[in-house]
Amino acid sequence: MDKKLLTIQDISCVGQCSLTVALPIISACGIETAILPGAVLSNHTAPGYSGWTFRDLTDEMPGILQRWNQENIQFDAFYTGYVTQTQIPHIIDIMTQAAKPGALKIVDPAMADNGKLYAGFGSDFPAQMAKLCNGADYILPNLTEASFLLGRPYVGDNYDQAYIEDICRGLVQMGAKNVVLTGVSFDKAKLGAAVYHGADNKFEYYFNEKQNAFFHGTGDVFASAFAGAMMRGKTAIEAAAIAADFVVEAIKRTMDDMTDHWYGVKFEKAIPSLVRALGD
Ligand code: PXL
Repeated sequence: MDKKLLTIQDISCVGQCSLTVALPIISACGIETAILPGAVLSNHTAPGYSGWTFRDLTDEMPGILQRWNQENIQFDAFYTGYVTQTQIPHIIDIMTQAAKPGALKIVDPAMADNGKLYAGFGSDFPAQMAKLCNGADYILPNLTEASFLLGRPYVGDNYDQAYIEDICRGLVQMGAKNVVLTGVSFDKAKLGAAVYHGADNKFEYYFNEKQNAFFHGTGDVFASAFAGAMMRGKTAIEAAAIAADFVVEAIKRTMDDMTDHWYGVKFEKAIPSLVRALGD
């Protein structure tokens, strides 16, 4: 039977992040993707826009779960992204009650970047996000998010391999089974991800040539491609490599023409390369 994934995150109507990237990317991977929007925003909250509207849909969550329970609707996998504090208990219920046995849980603790929490989140949020990470099969933090989850200072670029491995071990001690830490660099010219297999205490790394540009939404593009590739039966390091290559291709295609395009990456143009990387 073909596998079905549920992704839970906001709809930012414009800005190329969250559900407007997750749904097309995971679908392009050939995976049926159900969505649960936690909120509708006019646009993302990252720097560049001067404000945003926010319609919270949390109150819909218990009723939706009740309906799904009545219809016996269950998923093979879950992938959560940008969510709010009040949604977390509902999401935990959904990932428990609407799960097929052994369902895969991928949590991207989307809440921070470049040393700072996103505009909508207070300092008490990371402790709530840690609850969602507890028990997840894979968590996909960047270094800022990992630091907030662990309550450690963000060290910027000042770290070595031992530090990265210590962070990953700390996240597994907090309850995540495996960690894919993004934005890791031990060499100025390279950027990539660390995959830590908690049960085996084993690290794997994948690096690309570093792109000299920063774009919003690349974490969501990475997490979506990772989730899609995992559903296609790839190993975690294969999925991380496919996702990293996809992000690099999307960044390159974005830089081809930056006219009126600062808010995200042109992942659409990189979809053929993602489909090729996944193979038949
Ligand atoms: O890309 C993560 C993200 C998702 N959703 C919203 C955001 C952001 C990042 O800022 O603002 C609403």
